[in-house]
Amino acid sequence: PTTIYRKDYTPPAYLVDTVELGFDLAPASTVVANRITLRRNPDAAGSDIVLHGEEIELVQLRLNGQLLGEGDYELSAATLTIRNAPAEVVLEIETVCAPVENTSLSGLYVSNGNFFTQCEAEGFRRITFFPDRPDVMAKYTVMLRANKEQYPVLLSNGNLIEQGDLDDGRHYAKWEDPFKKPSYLFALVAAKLVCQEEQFKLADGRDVLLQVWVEDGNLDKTDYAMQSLKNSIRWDEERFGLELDLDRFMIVAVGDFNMGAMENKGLNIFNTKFVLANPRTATDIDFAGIEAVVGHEYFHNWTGNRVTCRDWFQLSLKEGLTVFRDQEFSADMIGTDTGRAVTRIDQVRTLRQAQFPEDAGPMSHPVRPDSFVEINNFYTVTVYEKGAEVVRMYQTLLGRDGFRKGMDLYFDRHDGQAVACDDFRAAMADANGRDLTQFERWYSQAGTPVVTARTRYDAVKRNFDIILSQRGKPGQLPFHIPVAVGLLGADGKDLPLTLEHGKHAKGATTLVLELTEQEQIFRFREVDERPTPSILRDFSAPVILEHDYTDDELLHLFNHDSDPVNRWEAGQRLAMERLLKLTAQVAAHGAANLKLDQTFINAMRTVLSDESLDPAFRELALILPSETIIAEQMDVVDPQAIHTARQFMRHTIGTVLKAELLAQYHANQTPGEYSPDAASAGKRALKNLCLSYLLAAPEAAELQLAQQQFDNATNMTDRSAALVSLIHSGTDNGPHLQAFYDDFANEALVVDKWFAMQASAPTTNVAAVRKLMQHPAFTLKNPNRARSLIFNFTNANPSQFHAADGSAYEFWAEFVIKLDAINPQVAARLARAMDRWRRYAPALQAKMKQALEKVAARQLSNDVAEVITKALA
Ligand code: DPP
Ligand code: ZN
Repeated sequence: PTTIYRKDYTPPAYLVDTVELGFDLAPASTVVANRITLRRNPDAAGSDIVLHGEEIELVQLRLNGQLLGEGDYELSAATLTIRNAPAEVVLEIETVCAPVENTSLSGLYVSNGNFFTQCEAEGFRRITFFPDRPDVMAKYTVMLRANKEQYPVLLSNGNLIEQGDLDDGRHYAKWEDPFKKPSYLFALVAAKLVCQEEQFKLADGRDVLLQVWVEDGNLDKTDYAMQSLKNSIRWDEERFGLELDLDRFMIVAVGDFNMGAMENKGLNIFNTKFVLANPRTATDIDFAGIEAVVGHEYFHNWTGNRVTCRDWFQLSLKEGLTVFRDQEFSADMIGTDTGRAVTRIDQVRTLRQAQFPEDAGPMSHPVRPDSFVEINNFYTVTVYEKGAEVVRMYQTLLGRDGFRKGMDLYFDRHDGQAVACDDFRAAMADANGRDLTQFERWYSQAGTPVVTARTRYDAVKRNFDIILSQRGKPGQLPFHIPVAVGLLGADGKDLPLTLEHGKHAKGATTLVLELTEQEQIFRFREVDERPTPSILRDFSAPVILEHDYTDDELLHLFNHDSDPVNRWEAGQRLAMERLLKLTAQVAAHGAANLKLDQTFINAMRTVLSDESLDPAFRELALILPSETIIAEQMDVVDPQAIHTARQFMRHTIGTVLKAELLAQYHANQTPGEYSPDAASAGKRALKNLCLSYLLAAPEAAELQLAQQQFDNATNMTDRSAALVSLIHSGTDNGPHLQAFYDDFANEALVVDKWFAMQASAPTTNVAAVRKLMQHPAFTLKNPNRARSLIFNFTNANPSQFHAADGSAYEFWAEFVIKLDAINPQVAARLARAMDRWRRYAPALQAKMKQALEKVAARQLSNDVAEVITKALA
């Protein structure tokens, strides 16, 4: 496998103006006729035309009308090169591919008898020969021909301009996309589908047609996706002044899909998981996921499609920005300050659960990577979620209005172009007259910076100093870090702030300090009492904050901080301290004689029962840091000890706070018709968290409560929560699992949940997972199903995955290899379950290494090879 470097970027020798594609669709053999007009790029050197092509058979090739023979071009496994081509060229390329054989789900493939495409990042080259790189933008016309009875619906990008019948029971549809686009945004669908559709009026008065396409039988699950689409369109008009630029916008759901969804111009193709929902089959989390992903893909229409990436190293240009936009959309849809904070806390949890570990492991890379072997491996939490944090920091530094000015300038300058992360930064800087040179380091330096805070109070001078210092990886230069700070008085209220040498509004209670040097002192004046500092409010930068808080200070913040994110954070610190101590104790002396202090329990009791607090916030405040997050704090990870310690804490909370948990369980019922709105979802989340604590140490009454909830639930949130609590508590669950399966055997997304909740149960060992694989509903070929069982075991069940005998590592190796033969992208994701192997105790490490080497010894895809090689390096 070859490594590709960002520094090697050169512009393409030829640009493409128009693309005319003709498809004769048949599962075993699809003929693709491709007519492209090219001309030499005035901004590049050379006269060689380089086309990419993989897994397609060349039938014939014409250049300016002339049939080319084998001596006229060079064909390798990945490219077709025509040397010394004229300045203006028309190429007519005929190829054949076999969609039904395509199990990688990249390019043109068949899912449940229907045709779909997935072209990002490099799937278009599996459809036809083309300069398949995002800086080649062209106008596309697409003719689709297929059997009318089997494939009544023929869709592609843009506008439908012609359709009709052909002989032999076939029909055709011709589509034209009025906008230039890179090849990764091409899409087609030929399928038997039905749609929910409606006309929608844009802010400028234009009517557009919105459609959500699904398989017959699923029209009872499209309302929320449609509503989310309408909300997204409105929101982008209002928040960013961005309007839909097409006459029609289509969402199509497909059951076999590698990613969550894809923003193809005018024809978004979605994993069914992010479209289909009704109260019976989908949970509150599923509904929220649909809103976020529908928004995300819709927002790409401007941030991604109208302005796209120059090369794939710039992926975060569109993904970080679009994740930030979908985060803001979801927060605005809730509309309250605590609602916004709750979404922010969720984002922090995701960063700590997945991004910080990635950034500390073998796949660590900057938000804008410098090199890759396989670009599909770089659709990561770093590029997406940390990338979104980087975009958020612009808004934190420039303010909402300043950020909007930067966005406006970005579109003024770059609409219709393929650009780089630096262009976005330049627009933000220029629109606001700010120097953001140093800010570039967020794009070029990998790893999570550590910010250390020290404080000192001078009662005589009434000065309070916060001394902030930062450290990155060895050799890195200081980052430009916005650190939002507030000071709490003894009464728990925010003190009005006066920053020496700072310009800020009088009476402000939160200020954004800009840490740009290795160490800086920030002095607050006129501080009448020693305050408790609340540092990194709203998680204002993706860093690890170190500060020697005392328990009393943390309790003060946990009880009073006006910033809900730091209020939650104080609780997490209190819990983490105890979890680490208990873990050490278990590792040294076993599980006997563990104790949880009254102070902590009282803090939990207070927040649980404080009905002035939003239930959604209380739920988050009561969740202990996950086993993965605890592991990240330890130099040598002992998964069993972590699990035992955390279970002990859950057990203790469940027992000691039983009365309060029961009271809140009953107080947060949501009778009446189900609604996925944030307030109702928050109540259900708190109620179901109470249930899971009550079942951490269940007696007959609690078991009965869960069983009742399971039997009487009127929605999937409550039903699945009851079942998860039952099976994760290790109590007999055979009949409930069976009843659940029988009810939903025909709902693929619910069957995924059924596998997932078993795979992540701490009682499920590798033998049980292997047994589940024998279930008739299990298949490796469907990514959602494979992920539901295998990934939930390897990534969400650490105490079993890290069983001392190493049997689960052998299982991992076996299925990385098996999946790689079917779908390298999915296999490479599974391969990453071993990222952190060097941090485990020596006995486990040795077994993990063996498993890695077993995989490494095989003939592997580039995708898996890159992950394994980096892990072992
Ligand atoms: N479909 C993926 C996303 O929207 C890649 N663009 O993030
Ligand atoms: Zn995206």
